[in-house]
Amino acid sequence: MTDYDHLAARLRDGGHDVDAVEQALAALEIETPSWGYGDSGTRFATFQQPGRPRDVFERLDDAAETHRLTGTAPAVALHFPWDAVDDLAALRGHASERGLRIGAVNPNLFQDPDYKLGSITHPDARVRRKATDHLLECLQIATELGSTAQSLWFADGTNYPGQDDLVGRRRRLLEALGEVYAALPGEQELLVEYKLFEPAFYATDLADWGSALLVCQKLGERARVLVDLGHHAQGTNVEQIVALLGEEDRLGGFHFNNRKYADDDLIVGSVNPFELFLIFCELAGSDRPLPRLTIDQAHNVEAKVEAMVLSVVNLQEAYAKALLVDREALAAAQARGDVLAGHGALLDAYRTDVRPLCAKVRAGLRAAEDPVAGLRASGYAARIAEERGATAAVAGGWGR
Ligand code: RM4
Ligand code: MN
Ligand code: MN
Repeated sequence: MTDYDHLAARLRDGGHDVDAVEQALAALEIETPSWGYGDSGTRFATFQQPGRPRDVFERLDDAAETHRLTGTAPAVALHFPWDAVDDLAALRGHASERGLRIGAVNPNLFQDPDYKLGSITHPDARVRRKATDHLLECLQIATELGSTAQSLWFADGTNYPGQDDLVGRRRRLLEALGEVYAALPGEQELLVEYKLFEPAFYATDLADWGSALLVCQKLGERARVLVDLGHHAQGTNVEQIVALLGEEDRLGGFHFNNRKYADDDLIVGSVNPFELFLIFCELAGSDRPLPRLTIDQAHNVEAKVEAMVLSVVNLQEAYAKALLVDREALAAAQARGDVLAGHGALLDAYRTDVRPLCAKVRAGLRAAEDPVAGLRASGYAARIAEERGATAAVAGGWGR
């Protein structure tokens, strides 16, 4: 008997519909981020790796390798202007030739020197205009790429009390986003991401899910909140935020990553796999379709493509475990107030070794049973290192 047969038999004995679980798992779709394949660093140094993609076309090639191995990563989120090209049709064609589509478009409003004091909240109307125009330009870019979402994160905030007027900044933010929302093409949605701190250290303009939700409610129903796992205070119950936003029908999606201290952007599920499982329990237990699931990570010292492949595998396993929660037993325990039986229903699913199940589903998708081993055996990393060559080290930030 194989490991899979053993597991499937045990799950069936426990009353699980294994076919339904496998179908749900096979339908999982993760967007990987173009910026997660390029070099990134801390503010101290960026260590460039051999084989780093030299442009967005090569970033898509790496994303295609992730999808080939996992079967679950058919979309790639892009960041502009990092991924800007003259010929957007060629970029779209490059993606579809590799079995990929373009995921969310992420406007970049945090690197231009004009944005030192903010972008759409900047005290100077000229800078706000420039920032809003970039957002409007990204609507057009998304249309040409066949993308259906704008994923907005603003580095806007202040470093010192008194630096700017908190209410004034809020009004400017709403004015700019109102203009963008009014121009939003029908097939696109607006995802509004929040972050507690960094780069601003006193007051971030969209610091938490409540501030983001209020904005979305003012804008309209195609504006929803995006939850980045690294953007909360320590100890925040992220799965509860997920539950509440879901109930309001305002959960737009995720930026998956993991952290120990701040916005560390480590591999999702690497530090706190139980939290990831609990988030997927909220998603799997809801009758709504899964929201947009995107990885947002910065691989500073680890092998890039392998890091992304492992991230997708971790997401598959977290979702598989969440699909194995015995919902009837859970509801019954909760109804009779049996605290530890309810908790036990979650633990039982969490402790299941779902790797044989995930391997079977991946095989069915013509992906690798063991994606990380498959990547290592393929020689892909050595091949791109050879083709793309090495480049010099740079200090700090993103090295593209
Ligand atoms: C931010 C935030 C954004 C991401 C940038 C690179 O902390 O997570 O989503 O685009 O980093
Ligand atoms: Mn993010
Ligand atoms: Mn972040």
